[in-house]
Amino acid sequence: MLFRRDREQDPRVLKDPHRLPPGQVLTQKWPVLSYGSPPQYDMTRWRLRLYGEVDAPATLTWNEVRTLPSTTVTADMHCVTTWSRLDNSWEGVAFKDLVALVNPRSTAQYVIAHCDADYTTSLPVEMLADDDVLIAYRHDGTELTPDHGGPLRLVVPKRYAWKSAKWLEALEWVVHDRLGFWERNGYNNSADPWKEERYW
Ligand SMILES: Nc1nc2c(c(=O)[nH]1)N[C@H]1C(S)=C(S)[C@@H](COP(=O)(O)O)O[C@H]1N2
Ligand SMILES: [Mo]
Repeated sequence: MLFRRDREQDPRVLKDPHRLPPGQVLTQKWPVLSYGSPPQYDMTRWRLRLYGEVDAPATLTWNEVRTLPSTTVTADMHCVTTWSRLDNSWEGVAFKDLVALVNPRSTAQYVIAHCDADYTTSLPVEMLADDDVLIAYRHDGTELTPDHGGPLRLVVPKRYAWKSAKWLEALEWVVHDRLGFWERNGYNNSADPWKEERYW
């Protein structure tokens, strides 16, 4: 069985069998998984909007995003369709730094990520407070390609990858959660790979 051999052969999983969540298979390649095709942006007009239940809403140009202090996170990626890719190096802006910038109100409980073509996903603010959450513009040392969410995507390593929204255009802090694109279409809203929270 290829599946078992894969698990057993990779030294990272050999060392730590729990590294791979239940039901996942390792891939060395990086599959593209998108609903629809990548947008073509004019980067002089591109903006990242940070708004909602925050004291200091902001609209950032591409230059401003790239001028914010950058951070690099090495993290695994788990797609609900069962592939996992280990040790992705993501470079971008730590989510914590965005929080410091806009100062969310205590009433804000969730963040809605708004993307091209009305793709959205949402996460509780506590989950986004993790050190490994960022908005990323580079992957494994090169600029994020359009297929993989370039120019900018959200990265939330501890959740199934549909929460890592590609072509990010806005982050909205809200009081009440609103189900995202996949979450309305059968995916679990919590999306914890270790608990196999795949569908509802
Ligand atoms: N905007 C947007 N973001 C998205 C998706 C999408 O269809 N649209 N697909 C999600 C899913 S299901 C996965 S597995 C990952 C895949 O990222 P990749 O194509 O870079 O591997 O992106 C997620 N982010
Ligand atoms: Mo996915």
